[in-house]
Amino acid sequence: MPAPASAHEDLLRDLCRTPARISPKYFYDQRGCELFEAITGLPEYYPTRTEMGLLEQWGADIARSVGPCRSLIELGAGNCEKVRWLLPALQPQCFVGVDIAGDFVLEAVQRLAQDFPGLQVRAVAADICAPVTLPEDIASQGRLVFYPGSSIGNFDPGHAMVLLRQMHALAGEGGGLLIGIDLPKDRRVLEAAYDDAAGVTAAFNRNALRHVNRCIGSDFDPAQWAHVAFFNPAQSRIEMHLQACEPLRVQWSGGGRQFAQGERIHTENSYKYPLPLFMQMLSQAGFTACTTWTDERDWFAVIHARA
Ligand code: AVI
Repeated sequence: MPAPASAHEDLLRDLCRTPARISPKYFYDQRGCELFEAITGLPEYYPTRTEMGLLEQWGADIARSVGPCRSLIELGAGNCEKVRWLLPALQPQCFVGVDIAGDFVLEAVQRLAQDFPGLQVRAVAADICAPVTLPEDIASQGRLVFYPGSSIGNFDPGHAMVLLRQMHALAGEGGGLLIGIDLPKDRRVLEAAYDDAAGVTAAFNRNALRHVNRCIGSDFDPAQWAHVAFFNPAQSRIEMHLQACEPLRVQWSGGGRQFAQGERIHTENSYKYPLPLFMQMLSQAGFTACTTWTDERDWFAVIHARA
């Protein structure tokens, strides 16, 4: 499907920059969602497993901290697997899955409704970068916004602050936020998680080129691009890039550009925030009284913050 006009312009502008970039949102077409699901099960990719372990172990504690919860709103809900660990403890009346991949999240909430009889479910197809509009029948009281997976780390800190403020507004008075963040750790652990031995993350990275081809009619050949992932300690982030294996000319409708051998397209950042810094960000976004759960290695944190 071609991209809407403004997305099309953004993509072309980003591709014509030096260095070029592609927004990580282009990872998540149908194939990309499947590849990401495969990543979450890889031995090297610890975040999903560690976060699920925390939700499973501390579910009752989290429910006590949250208190009565009428609606649980998951941002970037994807396959809605993580929320399964929370539903028995939180017992919300309604679950709202919000995701840019509308069909994918619709199927996922339908599966949830089958597995949790009595739970009302809604799917909202939306890019969470813009303020999210919920269906009208979602009560403004008793909302818990759930943003797991350390996805906040995929935004630059300034943008992350904007999103945290939007989440504060979405939760509303008396509501809260339950968020997962990946913490800084040994760079070998981090780099293996983003460059796995089976090459699934490499396939995920290259798949963005196929998605871009469909959006702007370009002729990127994914086989001509190498996956590059490394930890940038100055910025406390993993960076992912695609690197041209040879000199390349890429065409798209109405234009194109030359890439030198070794030239990179920056596709993703994944920030690893130290806990005290992230607490400061939550407080600047208007949240108060945070409770935190971390695993025994201090690799990942789940935080409940009151709006
Ligand atoms: C979705 N997000 C939190 C993932 C991450 O770890 O930054 C995306 C990802 N990129 C490569 N592997 C996983």
